[in-house]
Amino acid sequence: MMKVRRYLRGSGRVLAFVFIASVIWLLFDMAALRLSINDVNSQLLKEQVIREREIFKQQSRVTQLMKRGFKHPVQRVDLAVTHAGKGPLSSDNKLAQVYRQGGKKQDQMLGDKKINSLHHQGDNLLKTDPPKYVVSEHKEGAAIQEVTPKQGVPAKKKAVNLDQNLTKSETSRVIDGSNKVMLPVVVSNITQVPPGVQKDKHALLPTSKKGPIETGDVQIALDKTDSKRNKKVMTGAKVSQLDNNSTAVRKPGVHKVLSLDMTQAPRDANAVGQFGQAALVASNEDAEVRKRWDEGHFNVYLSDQIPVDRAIPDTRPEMCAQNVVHDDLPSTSVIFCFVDEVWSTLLRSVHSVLNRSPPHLLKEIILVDDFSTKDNLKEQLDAYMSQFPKVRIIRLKERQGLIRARLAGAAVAKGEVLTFLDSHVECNVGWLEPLLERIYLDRKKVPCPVIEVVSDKDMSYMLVDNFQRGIFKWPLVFGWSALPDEYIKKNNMTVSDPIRCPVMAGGLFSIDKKYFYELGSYDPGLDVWGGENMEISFKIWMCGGEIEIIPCSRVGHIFRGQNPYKFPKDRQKTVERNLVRVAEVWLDEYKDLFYGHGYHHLLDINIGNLTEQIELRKRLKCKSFKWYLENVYPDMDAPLVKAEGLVFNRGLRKCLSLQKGFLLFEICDLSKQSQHFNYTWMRHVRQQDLCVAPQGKGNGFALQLCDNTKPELRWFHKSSNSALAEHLIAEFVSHHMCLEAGPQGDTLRLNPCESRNTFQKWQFTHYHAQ
Ligand code: LR7
Ligand code: MN
Repeated sequence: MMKVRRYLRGSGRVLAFVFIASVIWLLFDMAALRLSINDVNSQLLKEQVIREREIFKQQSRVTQLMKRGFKHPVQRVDLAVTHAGKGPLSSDNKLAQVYRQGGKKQDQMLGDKKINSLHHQGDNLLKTDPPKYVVSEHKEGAAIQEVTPKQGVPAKKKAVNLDQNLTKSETSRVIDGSNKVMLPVVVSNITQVPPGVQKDKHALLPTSKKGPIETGDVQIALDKTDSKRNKKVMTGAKVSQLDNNSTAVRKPGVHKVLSLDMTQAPRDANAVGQFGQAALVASNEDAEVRKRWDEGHFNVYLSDQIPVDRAIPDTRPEMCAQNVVHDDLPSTSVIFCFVDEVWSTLLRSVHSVLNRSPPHLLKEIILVDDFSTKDNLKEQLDAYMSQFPKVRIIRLKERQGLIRARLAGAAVAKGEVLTFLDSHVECNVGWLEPLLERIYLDRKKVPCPVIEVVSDKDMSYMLVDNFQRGIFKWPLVFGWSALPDEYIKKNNMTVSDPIRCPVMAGGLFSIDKKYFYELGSYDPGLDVWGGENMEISFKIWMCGGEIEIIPCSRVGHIFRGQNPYKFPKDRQKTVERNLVRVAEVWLDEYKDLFYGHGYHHLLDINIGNLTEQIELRKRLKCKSFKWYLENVYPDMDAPLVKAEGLVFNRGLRKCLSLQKGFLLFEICDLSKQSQHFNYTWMRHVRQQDLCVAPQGKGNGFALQLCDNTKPELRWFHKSSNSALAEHLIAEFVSHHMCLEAGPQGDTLRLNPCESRNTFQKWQFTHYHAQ
């Protein structure tokens, strides 16, 4: 006893303390690892966590060496092409028609037609090199080496451009991402591929030889004492400044983002499409590709040959792997809705979540089958998913559309956060924690991953440009646009900082479950597909939340030219009706711009009851759309009228005036309110509530109370660029009739349009839009 006491005196006491502390730490550690043992992947994850620790020190040195710029955290190597099938490849391969067409980088807002025509372009075969796999290996102090796996011979540094049909200028546009063309189309399209797809910047993951290159100081969800929710310790982005091996990352309550990836050691490194590489199909399988294309409107034939758990390149900006996140992040339910999804892509989506999400944060995966008709999505899917305890399948009894299908998933979700994903995605390394971290910091933040591109043709995983955000153009068409350079500079932004996003793409985001319901979830009156991204975006911003794109979270998505499933009703009508519901509830006076951009015909369609939605907006005390435009999307051009001011008649050289209910001409005088008119998005020539309207058969004019639904009150008018520029053309008569001033200035009449007749030419003082 005395001995023990003596031993515990002086330095011995310190030693004993250290020993006990280590034992406790070890116990906690083991408990942490046990937490994940329930999961199917837990064994592997456990090994990986241990391996990550082992290489932690080495990692910090490796990253020092890898000063590779912002675009890519993994050393860039040439695009390698894997070949599916065994047939020979020939340079005149016709397959390109279907899946290897060029011109990928088109206008960011494409109409269906444009996209369809792209699918039939291009016939060149592009690559005749023998199959090869390029792996990269990071050697301390050495340059990056590229080898083929068999011979270990360095691979040639030769960029392979699959988009042979690109013209030179198009190619550079793809690369520098400077394409800002925005073509508003009448119906919002489904496949707005983000700009700057950087196929030639494709990179590979290190292979299993080296194990994972990123690591985290793993302290899974144990130390909760120091990380209070309301204590905003640090933002994901700024923490990246922390020194690699400083003790700062050991700050209790936070850990480095876990770079868990069960595909780092793929079972078959030579498999088709492995590491997210482009894969070619032999020419003799061309017909097969074509045959199966329509099953998903992408290369289904090829997808079926690619492992459902393939590895993809870690495309995060370099600094992302160094960010720290809180230990006690909320858990999430991942919800995939699908209707007749292709088997291999659905499975790949699910595997990517299972393989790259920290198990303790993944509460469950909910698959909502929106009344699919494909047989293999029934018992076969049940059987397959039964091996994963976290996966639940819900089957809807009738087709609801993706909006109500998501609601059905959300209704049964047990996680604190809902994460919605399309059912043809691949979640990348470290995708989940950065999303949850944002919600942790502020439950009203709605984070979206960067949506990268999985090629619909060769299934390669492609990078997109930095600093992209989701926006809309009139009439509520979704698109991508780069943050202005000045904005980036002014805010001192790095490539990994969250980006404020006026409109989300729709399919991929996380949201605090309670907050989702506080916001009234989605308008359940939205049908099948389309417009719900606008609705939720306006709702979030106007009712106190924020939408962000998180560059450290990246998910690949197959952008398809067409919906591969049937719409219960006409597709265009469905989307239009959804958009009208959104416009009527959220746009206030700006809804005129929506209708005014080619949607006049939607003014009197049946859109169902909106009372609840309007009530909800009042109850939540949401801000106005004007506020949204000014504060969230200030670069949006949204003039409330197309033209305004005096209405000058060129022939008469006088201005229109409204006095005591009569129209007459006067000497132009800007100070007279009676001479001020608006030319509105409804195409009205209007003063307050009164609209200029031709009467009867063309003789005489009356003023009528404006009514948006009456076509007889509408006038076509352009200030330039048309044969009948400056004319006011009556819209309700089939042949061109124009508003004409009588030469004495005492009459107004409708006469057949004459392009040179100056008495038919009218000019407003200010034009805001054409
Ligand atoms: O009736 C349906 N029932 C469904 O369950 C229709 C669709 N779905 C499923 C479908 O199987 C898929 O998993 O819903 C998901 C989305 O449908 P897609 O993939 O046909 O949509 P999309 O990717 O073409 O369209 C984008 O816009 C949609 C508008 O309603 C949704 O918001 C999609 O989620 C959205 N996708 C994305 O945001 C991914 C990036 C695209 C961009 C830009
Ligand atoms: Mn999709």
